[in-house]
Amino acid sequence: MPLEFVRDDITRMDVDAIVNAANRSLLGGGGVDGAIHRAAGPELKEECRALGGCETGRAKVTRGYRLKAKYVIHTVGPIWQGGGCGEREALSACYRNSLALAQDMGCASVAFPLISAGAYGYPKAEAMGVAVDEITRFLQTREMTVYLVLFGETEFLTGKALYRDVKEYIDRNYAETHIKKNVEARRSAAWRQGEEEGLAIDRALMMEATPAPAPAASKPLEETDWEELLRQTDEGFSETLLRLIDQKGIPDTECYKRANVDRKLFSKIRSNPAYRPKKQTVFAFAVALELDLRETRMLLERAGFALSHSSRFDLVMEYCIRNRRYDVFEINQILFQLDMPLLGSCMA
Ligand code: AR6
Repeated sequence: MPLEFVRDDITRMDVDAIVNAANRSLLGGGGVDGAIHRAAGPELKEECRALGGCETGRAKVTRGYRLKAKYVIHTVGPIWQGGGCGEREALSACYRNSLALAQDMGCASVAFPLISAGAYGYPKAEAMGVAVDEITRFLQTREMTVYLVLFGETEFLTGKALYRDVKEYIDRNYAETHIKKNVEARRSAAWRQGEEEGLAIDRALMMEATPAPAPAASKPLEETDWEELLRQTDEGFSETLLRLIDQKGIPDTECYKRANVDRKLFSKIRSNPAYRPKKQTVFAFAVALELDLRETRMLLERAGFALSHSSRFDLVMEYCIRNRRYDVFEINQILFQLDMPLLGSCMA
């Protein structure tokens, strides 16, 4: 997928370039800088010495030596001083300049650590926000795979309202599903005890578990289209998706970028009517097309999936779609924090 969050040691990444959160001397230090120098070997320091240091916000490139990565892009993040000293702009510049350098070097893949979020003290959630903003802006007009490598970063979103709301939604609905399952289990047990007795208990349980009938909803505008779509039972995921893209009037490029899906995979989906997507890919397109819950269920159905309250992943997606949170990268931060699969996809 074009932007992917991974939990790993950046020195192990098999990419064209890794980015180093260096200091102005470029001669090595602690944290990720130290780890990269140790893994690359002493030749890296030799080459760095010849570079003559680097200004905050700028980036310089060296070879990767013993690393899997061909290049190391060294950038110097700002030291956090409370946020009022241009830290955000300097951090944004680190990502912009590193990505521009990666592009100049012809890199197809690049991995970033969370620059400034360690010894330099930038608050992690904000540092992550800057990273995601700059990388996604860059990817809007370029094709590259960018990894944001989060090393030992746990609970970096706890302060965010959306994260707390999603967690609360999961807790409430996941629990409710299990209560309902319990009722079902008790009902079957009652039936096994004896039909008469079972019937009585069953009636009581039904009263307990049956939700009040929903008031007749007014027909949403797009309902007719969907019913028509469902009638065409042989239409698969790919055809349905393409039809939806046309209906919504979103250009293809914008659609796959908003879905965090790479161009190659999108072309494959386009050309293969029998394409079987992963559930995350279906959700990614649901988000890109800003589908409502009903439309999302239909699209999932086309790919052979259902939206279930027994799945915590589905509950996250249900919450985001219900509340019209259609930013795939914002959703992915939450999914990542919850150790769930991320939205989007690319050709393997
Ligand atoms: N892989 C991925 N991420 C890592 C790794 C790793 N192996 N090790 C640490 N991190 P920091 P800064 C994460 O302190 O804040 C150095 O001494 C870490 O958890 O490495 O920009 C330089 O020489 C954190 O989220 O860099 C400078 O003097 C992120 O990388 C100074 O630190 C950045 O933490 C730069 O400070």
